Order: sequence, then structure tokens, then C-alpha cells
Amino acid sequence: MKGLYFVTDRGLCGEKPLAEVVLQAVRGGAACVQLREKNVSTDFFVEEASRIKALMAPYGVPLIINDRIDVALAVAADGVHVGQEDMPYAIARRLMGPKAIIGLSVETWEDVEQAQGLDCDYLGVSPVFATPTKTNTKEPWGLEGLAKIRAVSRHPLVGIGGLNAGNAEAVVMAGADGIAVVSAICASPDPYAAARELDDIIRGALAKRGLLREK
Ligand code: TZP
Ligand code: MG
Repeated sequence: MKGLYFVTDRGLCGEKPLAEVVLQAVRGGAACVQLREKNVSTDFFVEEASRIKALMAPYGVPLIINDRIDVALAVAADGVHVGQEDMPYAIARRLMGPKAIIGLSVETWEDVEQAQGLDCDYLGVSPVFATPTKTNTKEPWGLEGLAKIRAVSRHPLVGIGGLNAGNAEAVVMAGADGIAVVSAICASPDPYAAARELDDIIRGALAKRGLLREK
């Protein structure tokens, strides 16, 4: 999981329809989209996920569902993202199958050590910085924490929490392979331009680390 990773929040999209914001993010360079819904009914979530999956199909960008394995299975999404208090990783893998993309959030050093034994596709380093978008988080990792995880982990790392065009380069240079953003795209008046700018910065930094062939 490398590059710009867009996580949705319908509340932060304001007047902009969520599907439109997703499309703009993907056109702007998002390499992955995670649908994250905390307050909608299951039938709404399934309908939305199915519609967004169809919209994204021409771009070849994977659709990941936050928490809800039932929704991911219902729409044959590319994967799920689970936190430490969601479906245990091993069960998520069994349900989703070997080809699914499964991301796991790590919030403590113990989580990082436990993840070493798991064949998850990436770790969500959560949160890198404190953010008003999600306040029930543990202590932020900071750039130093992220760099420490990079030094030991065998997994791709996706940073999340307070990330934007002003700090994305530093976060990649500290060891992130992917940069996950919510408000930097959802709350932007121009989600396409916001995604393009972020993608450019992230690619530049990945290239500096020798992780991309060209900028
Ligand atoms: N998990 C950890 S922080 C966070 C999530 C879903 C929210 C990140 O939002 P933002 O607006 O990109 O800081
Ligand atoms: Mg969760």
C-alpha cells in the first residue's frame, strides 16, 4: 500500500456528494479509497459501497471498507481495514480470503509487535498526529514513533492522523509508504486539486527514498 490513501467522512464533505469527492480524489491520484461510515444503516452502506465500487472500477483503484466485513463481502470490495477492537485479524482474513487487502491499525508498541506475526497487507500507524477528525485515539506516534516502527516492521506503513500537504513529505521521509487523509480531501473546496497536490508531494518523497522509479 503505497501513495495517497483516501479515507471518507461524509460529515466533512459538506455540500459535496460523497461519491463525487471519491471520484475527484481518485482522479487526483489517490491509490486507494477506504469507505468509512460510522452512522449509516447497513442497507445504505451496502448500496453506497456498491455504487462507489462501480464508479471507481475504470480507475483500477482498490476499494477498502472500514470495519465492516459483512459490507465488504456483500459488495465484493477489494479489502477491509480493521482496528484493534474490530474483527480479529485472523478471522477477518479467513472471512475475506487470501487475496483480499487487509489493513490493521497499530496504536501501541504491543500492537506493532503482535502484527509482526500477521500476514496483513499494511499497518495503519494511528494516529501520527492528533486530529480533530478522530479524538478517541491513543497517544500520537509522531515522526519519531513512526520511524521506530519503520525500523522494525516487515509491513508497509500507512500513516494517518493530522496529515496534509504541509507534513506529508516529512511523514514519508520518516518511513511511511502511504499517507492516509480524511479532512485534507473531504473538507477541501477542491478535492481533486487537494489530492493532486498530496499525490505529487508523496511521490516526490517516495522517489527520494528510492521507493519510486521516477517523480
Ligand atoms: N484514524 C486515526 S486518525 C483518523 C482515523 C480514521 C482520522 C484522520 O483524519 P484527518 O482529518 O486526516 O486528520
Ligand atoms: Mg475500526
